Amino acid sequence: MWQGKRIYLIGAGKSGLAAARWLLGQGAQVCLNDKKAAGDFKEEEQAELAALAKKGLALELGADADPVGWDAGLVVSSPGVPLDQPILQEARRRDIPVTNEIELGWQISQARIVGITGSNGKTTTTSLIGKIMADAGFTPFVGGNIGKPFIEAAPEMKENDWAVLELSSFQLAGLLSLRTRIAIFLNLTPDHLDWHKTFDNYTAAKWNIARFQGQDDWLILNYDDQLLRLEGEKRLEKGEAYLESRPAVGGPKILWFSQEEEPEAGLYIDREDWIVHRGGAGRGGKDARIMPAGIFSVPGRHNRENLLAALGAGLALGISPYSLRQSISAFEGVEHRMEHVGEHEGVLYVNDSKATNPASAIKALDSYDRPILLIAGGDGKDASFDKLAEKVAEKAKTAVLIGRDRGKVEEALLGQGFSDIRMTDTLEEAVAVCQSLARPGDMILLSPACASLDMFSNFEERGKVFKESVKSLISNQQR
Ligand code: UMA
Ligand code: ADP
Repeated sequence: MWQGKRIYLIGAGKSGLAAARWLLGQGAQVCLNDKKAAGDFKEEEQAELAALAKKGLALELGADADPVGWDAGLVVSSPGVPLDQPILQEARRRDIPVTNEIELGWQISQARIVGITGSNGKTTTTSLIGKIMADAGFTPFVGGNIGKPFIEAAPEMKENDWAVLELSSFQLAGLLSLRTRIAIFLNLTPDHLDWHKTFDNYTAAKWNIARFQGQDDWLILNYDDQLLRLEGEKRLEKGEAYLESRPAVGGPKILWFSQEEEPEAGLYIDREDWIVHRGGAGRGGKDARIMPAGIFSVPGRHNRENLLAALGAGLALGISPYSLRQSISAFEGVEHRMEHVGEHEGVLYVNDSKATNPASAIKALDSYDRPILLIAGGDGKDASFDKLAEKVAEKAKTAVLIGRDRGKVEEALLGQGFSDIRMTDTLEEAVAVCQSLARPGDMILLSPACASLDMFSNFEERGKVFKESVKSLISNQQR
């Protein structure tokens, strides 16, 4: 199928390299383009590029993409590559399909896919679903935006295998036919506006998660998110979706989840803090208590959204409440998401480096009832910091700002009358400043509301630097 096919890959990151490796193995003619010059790649990446070039990979590095000039029959772009650039529009005009590595994985494998999206909570929910499935005896591949390219596993997967994929708006924007058996849409707030340009574009890309679903598929939606509820209800009205409690009418079956209300069909939390399943087939519409919500130990009300969504997937897969309970009580959360680093002299240190947009930092601030010294700032991705500033004014005592867009965050904070602001050039200094100001009972929270790329190679590195600074400051004090 791929022998001799001319395929142009844009972006020599993880997913581009994985796609190149596989396509070359299939006998395709492959060109890999990256705007980055050869010398700017890390040493191990350069070695990998050289090894692939020996196997026949054509390289166009340090240059703008030109799939048309290379006479490509298919373009596979990396998630971060803007899809509206003129050369890709021209490719589409010439009927050259433009897609990405996730779609490629789907076309190769036709695996059964659980897709997870949302502005926040994707990784936590994806990890939890992976655990729930593994504990119940499935052997799913867990990957996608979480850090493992789907294409690495897809060639070995068959129609009955399951892939649990975290899907970013970038990845969803490039889909051409991928069908999710179970789609989860957690929440929708502005993010990545530097790439999508408008919130409408971002929203449309996100809904691609359900675009190719059929009547046997599940669409798990957050009833408490007004935008998702509205769109879900619109689809129900138009007969493009139906509820577990009603007869099928085409389109996917919606399973709502809510922490605030009791939807007609789906999961909710009752007054005694039990998770209840309503409207499931086979019980005559009776409510069934699944488990006490309190057995889930990951902090923050927002994490209960992730819990409910993951339970929805578990129920859709037919996993027993007993097995679900075992998995939920053993889940400890994911590194860099409200991760408790330690407590020293009454001060709690929390690493929430993955808060790369204002909405997630707001949730972190909301999750604690103690005075907060917040470390924020970085690459702001054109976001507005006004709502964050309101929350900082309500919950924080001091904000220490770092990174390229710290001035924008400062402006928003001052606009809310919040003035206990410090600026530092490095994260290490920010931790030291916070530590010098903290009193017993306070907490120091890294929840930057921004991407890390202006100062670090990724949010993981930012989180590691935070944890190392905390540990070294504490051990210096103990000497
Ligand atoms: N590039 C170009 N031209 C462009 C844009 C980029 O040549 O116009 C090049 C860059 O120079 C770089 C390469 O493309 O060398 C791609 O690097 P990348 O980091 O964008 O892509 P990958 O390494 O393939 O990683 C991607 C996801 N990255 C992005 O979406 C930006 C990873 O998500 C994902 O884990 C990986 O695929 C496997 O699926 C990361 C991410 O930051 C974690 N995601 C965003 C988020 O979670 O907020 C969406
Ligand atoms: P994503 O993969 O969508 O970025 P993560 O699970 O990695 O999501 O969490 C990213 C950030 O968002 C963390 O700061 C985390 O505490 C916060 N977060 C997690 N779940 C939610 C949610 N449901 N709503 C809002 N923020 C959340």
